[in-house]
Amino acid sequence: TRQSVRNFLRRNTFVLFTVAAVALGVILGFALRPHKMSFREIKYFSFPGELLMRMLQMLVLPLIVSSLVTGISSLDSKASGKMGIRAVIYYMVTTFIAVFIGIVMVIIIRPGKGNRDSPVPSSGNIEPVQAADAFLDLIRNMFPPNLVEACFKQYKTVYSKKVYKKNVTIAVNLTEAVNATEASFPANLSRILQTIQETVEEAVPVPGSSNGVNALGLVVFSMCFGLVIGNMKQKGQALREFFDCLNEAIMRLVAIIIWYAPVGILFLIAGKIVEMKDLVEVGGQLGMYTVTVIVGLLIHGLFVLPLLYFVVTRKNPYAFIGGLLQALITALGTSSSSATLPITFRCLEENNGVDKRVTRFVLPVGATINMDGTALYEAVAAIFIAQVNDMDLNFGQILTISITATAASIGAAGIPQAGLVTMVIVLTSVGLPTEDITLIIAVDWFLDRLRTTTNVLGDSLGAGIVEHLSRQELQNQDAEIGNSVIEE
Ligand code: DAS
Repeated sequence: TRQSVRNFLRRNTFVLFTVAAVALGVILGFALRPHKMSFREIKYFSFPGELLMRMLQMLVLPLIVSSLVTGISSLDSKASGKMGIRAVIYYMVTTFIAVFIGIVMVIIIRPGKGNRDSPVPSSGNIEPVQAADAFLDLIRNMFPPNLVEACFKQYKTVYSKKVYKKNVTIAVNLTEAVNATEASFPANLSRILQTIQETVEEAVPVPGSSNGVNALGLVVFSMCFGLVIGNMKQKGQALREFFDCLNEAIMRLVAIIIWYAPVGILFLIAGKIVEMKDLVEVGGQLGMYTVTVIVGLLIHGLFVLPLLYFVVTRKNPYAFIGGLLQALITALGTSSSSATLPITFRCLEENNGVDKRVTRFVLPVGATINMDGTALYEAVAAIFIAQVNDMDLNFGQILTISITATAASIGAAGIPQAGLVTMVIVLTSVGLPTEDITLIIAVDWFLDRLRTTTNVLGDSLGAGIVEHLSRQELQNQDAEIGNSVIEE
């Protein structure tokens, strides 16, 4: 029992530290709000939090490539094929369930009923991005023309540059611009748009790109590359060992960064609370919309996904989730599932003992394309905007929303507020005004954290489920390795 107590403490030290850090961050944030920090002071104050984000993001690129190449090349193509199919089926099923829950909730609660609460500031004549274009762009994103550029330079948007940037920049940067200007909103719309115009040169997150790298393209490349060197048998051995060693080295870096995580998360949360202009009186429609999303995410994350895990593996899902707390809190703090990826790896392998051959394969793909929280959120947001516009959606339109919300969540990058960006696809697919994104932008920073946590939870339970379903192949491979060692 002494050993088990020691294990429990070791495993939960970080979690306890990090939970304390979140609590401290909230207290510190609210304690500092009355001091009305200036824009510059907030930037300095948030610096330790930004440092954590950048430390984790620094690892995203080598981690995705090394874990996928190692994971896929260490499996024979039959096993990796079966595991891949199981993973994709799990992603599609859980994402569709999430969208279904979202649609049911928003129709039952009807947060958008009645006339509009807040006048939508007209943010210029935004031409809708065609849904079809968005699909094509998603596919194009899978094959980055220049891998080096995709790795090291912000992946340029493949949408019609002007329109897409205008859509995104106005939708995403409006909060920052409003916070940045001391004056009230309508009086300074031109100044705010001018502020936005200046920021338009900043790299704009495009579906599939994560933290400045095009994760979708890297995932596709790494999978193909891993398959090929896996089939090269002896010839590919040196490369396999190289990527295996690279992966090991990255995970050791994670072990170091994790010590800093509680401090970083404290300042990420406190910084966000201090930064919020005035606590949005989240009443009326916006309040009901927020409640709808939260209830939907809780049902999906705390009930449906654990139930699915239990049905498949017959194991206690909440014990499994207990091992993930560090990753879930990091997702809550960073609102970026790809920045959380290094911690997710560590929680699954160290705490839950999931086979590395599964995590290395399933996690990078899941963190990039499996986003249940985002899919649920986009379906709810689109139907909420329809309700606010007194637009009754017919069955065909609701079906379109569920399909485009699924596609948009696949395209959404694992970076903050990516879901807000790809929602343009969902809104234009049913002819809803994209400028109405500004209706929900005030609470998006908060809902983003919750849907990111749901995304990470979905990816992690998926790893557990895929491992359970693939245990036969894994045992066969262990037996083969065992025999070959005996032969040698
Ligand atoms: N923040 C995104 C993520 O990291 C999710 C989203 O924006 O919808 O998963």
